[in-house]
Amino acid sequence: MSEPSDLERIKRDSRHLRGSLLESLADPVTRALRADDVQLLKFHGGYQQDDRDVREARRLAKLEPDYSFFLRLRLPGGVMSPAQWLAMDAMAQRHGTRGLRLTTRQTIQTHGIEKRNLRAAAQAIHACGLDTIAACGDDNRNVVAAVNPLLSRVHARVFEQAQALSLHLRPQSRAWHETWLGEPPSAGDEAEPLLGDAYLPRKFKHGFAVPPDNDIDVYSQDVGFVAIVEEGELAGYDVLVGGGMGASHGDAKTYPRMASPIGFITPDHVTALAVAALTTQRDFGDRAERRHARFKYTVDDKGLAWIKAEIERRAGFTLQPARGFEFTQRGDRFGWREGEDGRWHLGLRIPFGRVHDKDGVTRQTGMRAIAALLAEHAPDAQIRLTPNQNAFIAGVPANRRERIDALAKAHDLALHRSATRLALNTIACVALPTCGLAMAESERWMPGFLPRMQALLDQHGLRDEPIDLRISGCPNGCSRPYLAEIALIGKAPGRYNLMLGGDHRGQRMNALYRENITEPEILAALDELFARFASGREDDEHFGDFLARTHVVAPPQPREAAA
Ligand code: SRM
Ligand code: SF4
Repeated sequence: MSEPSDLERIKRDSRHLRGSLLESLADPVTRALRADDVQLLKFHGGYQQDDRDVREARRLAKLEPDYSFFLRLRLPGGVMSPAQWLAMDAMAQRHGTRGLRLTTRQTIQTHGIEKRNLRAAAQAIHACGLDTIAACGDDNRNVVAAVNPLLSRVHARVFEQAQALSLHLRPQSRAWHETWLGEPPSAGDEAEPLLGDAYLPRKFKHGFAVPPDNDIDVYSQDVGFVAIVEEGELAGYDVLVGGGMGASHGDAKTYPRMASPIGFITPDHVTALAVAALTTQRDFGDRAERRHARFKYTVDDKGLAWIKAEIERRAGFTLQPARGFEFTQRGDRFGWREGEDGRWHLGLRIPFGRVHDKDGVTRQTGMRAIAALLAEHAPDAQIRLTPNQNAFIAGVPANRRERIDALAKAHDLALHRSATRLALNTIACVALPTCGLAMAESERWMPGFLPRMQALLDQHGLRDEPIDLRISGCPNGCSRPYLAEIALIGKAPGRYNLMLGGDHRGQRMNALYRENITEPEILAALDELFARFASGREDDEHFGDFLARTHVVAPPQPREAAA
């Protein structure tokens, strides 16, 4: 049997995630943490990074890399109060350098925090009732849930279950409170009955969808729950297991995988099911080879039928046959919608999740003004983040709509009124300059690239075609690109793999069309395909479906359709 990876040693020896973090933070000689603590920090929701734009210059000048950190919130279902938004905004202004970054898992990252400010930043987060526990690391990550719990009773119930699950699966260690808040040290021997002393082999992700919206991309989750609604009530969930996006270029043993259905459960079985799946992965996941350590590989190595039986054995019940569901869309619904209780919800497009005042764009100021208005006049309203990097202003009384509209218009937050579908739907991961794994630009490339791609759509009479485009700066797939109709995966600076043929509801993966190509080559390839699509499409046919039907690409079949 292979030796456990070095990270297994670090976790096991860490005294439940404490390591020497306190010493690392107190060391004035460097702006970095000790190597083992860099890994442990992830379990606390933080990442050490360095500014890659200046990395080479600093190396030549024999300077330490320009280290800083991001902190990521644990925010199940993406729900915050207006007061919490204001607190996070103030924290980001004080300690961060790039505003607030809404992520593809419904939460917020603040980049650019210096080591000496990390504790103050974490304390500001805690003071407003939030935390960053297990937002990164080998544990249960932010639980995502269908976007708006104020829309209907079913949405509210599903959100409550997501929130409860997040709490249930959180590490028990008090290391976070000791490290960041200065709580007196406990004996450090508390048990981790669910996660285990070495925590999980790798990150683990749960998500809850409410059809007809697949806004959480349920097929990309390690464990997905799809709400089954009967006569207006939540009957239970179809359960899917083994989804995941990450892959490595040139390593066929790694691959993106769509989650497979294993059956139906009633709402009271959610926690038991999740615990059974998570502990199955805890006990059978690969602890030697981290590239092979996600649940999707355990599912494929053991077989779906084995995994289902093991989950049933641990949970103590048998899953019922899957009930089936239908998704019709997965992008966010922008603009105003009225909820069942007569309150209003405004979906706002936040390009690539970046809420930052920069280059004359004042979205951070605008969101602050909206949050301040709500905090004063409608404190029960919510800011809700979406897995597509956007934000909803939820639960607004009708008499506040006009003022919010005015603020949105004044601060570049009313894009849904003018932008094309391409500009509204595109997702790009963070990539350079902060991401240590980026091979190519992503977020920063989009403001230039999107208008050039839009011009092609315009030329072919496809101006407002709802095509979804996702860009990732490397094959890890943080924008969930393998489920997009068009995806660009970074290969090297200025070079991308062009993947095509996913479907618009996130139910079919795409396939490689051209490898390692430049922007002019990408645009030339798309130009030709848009021309074929414009002349050869069937009524209401989506671009990805057209490419699959006409065999431009052959999207992969799901690995195992059902247990
Ligand atoms: Fe991710 C690693 C950013 C969602 C798959 N991801 C990273 C790191 C932390 C880079 C690193 O390890 O050094 C990136 C930090 C960049 C930066 O500077 O901020 C990073 N991931 C992000 C975010 C911020 C992208 C965004 O633009 O919003 C998303 C934060 C989510 C959150 O709030 O929790 C983000 N990452 C995802 C998703 C999408 C999802 O979860 O719905 C995926 C694909 C789904 C999956 O997990 O399979 C994803 N990230 C990865 C992977 C590949 C894991 C694998 O199975 O191989 C890595 C690399 C790793 O873990 O080794 C990674
Ligand atoms: Fe970084 Fe790659 Fe994730 Fe983009 S996809 S944020 S480049 S790890």
